[in-house]
Amino acid sequence: MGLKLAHQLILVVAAASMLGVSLANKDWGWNSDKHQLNGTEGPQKIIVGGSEKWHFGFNYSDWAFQNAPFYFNDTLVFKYDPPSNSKFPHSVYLFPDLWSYLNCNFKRAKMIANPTQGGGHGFKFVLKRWRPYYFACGERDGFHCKVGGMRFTVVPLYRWPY
Ligand SMILES: *[C@@H]1O[C@H](CO)[C@@H](O)[C@H](O)[C@H]1NC(C)=O
Ligand SMILES: *[C@@H]1O[C@H](CO)[C@@H](O)[C@H](O)[C@H]1NC(C)=O
Ligand SMILES: *[C@@H]1O[C@H](CO)[C@@H](O)[C@H](O)[C@H]1NC(C)=O
Ligand SMILES: [Cu+2]
Repeated sequence: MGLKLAHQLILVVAAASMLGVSLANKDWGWNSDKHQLNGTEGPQKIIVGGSEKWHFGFNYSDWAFQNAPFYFNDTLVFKYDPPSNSKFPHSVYLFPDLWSYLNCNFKRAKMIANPTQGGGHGFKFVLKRWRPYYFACGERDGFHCKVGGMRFTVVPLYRWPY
């Protein structure tokens, strides 16, 4: 179990470098405006995509890297219009592993929010466990995931109190 997690983590880092994302150049800043670690702040609520929300044609893996790190008990909020208001419905799925994520293969993916659940205040998902989370939109048979940029990975960190 522990070993498997460690293995998956290594794969995530490997995938990140495969995608040409330089971790070294990233701002892991301890006082970045989004995640100030001054001990008084609890878990954050983070809107996926920020003002872009959850839509086709935005690079969410890029967004996730720009907005990392995420922490335990942080809440991700997915906002998207319900099918009644939108010609292009979205959804949220979790992949069980990196392979499914990289291939946008939804065979073993789990739907965590259907196309109507992103309305109003959005669909909320709490990062409760130390594991890589592989998120994606499952609409149009993987097209939104593969071509629309609607997938990203998050590995929550422990927020050290002090
Ligand atoms: C901690 O951060 C919060 C939010 O950024 C801020 O409102 C608060 O004043 C900060 N507290 C200290 C002690 O710096
Ligand atoms: C998203 O951005 C990353 C770099 O941050 C890039 O490697 C990747 O190809 C982009 N993905 C899409 C679907 O454009
Ligand atoms: C996360 O929240 C749960 C329940 O609210 C709490 O028991 C747990 O200690 C929290 N974990 C961290 C790392 O803050
Ligand atoms: Cu979508």
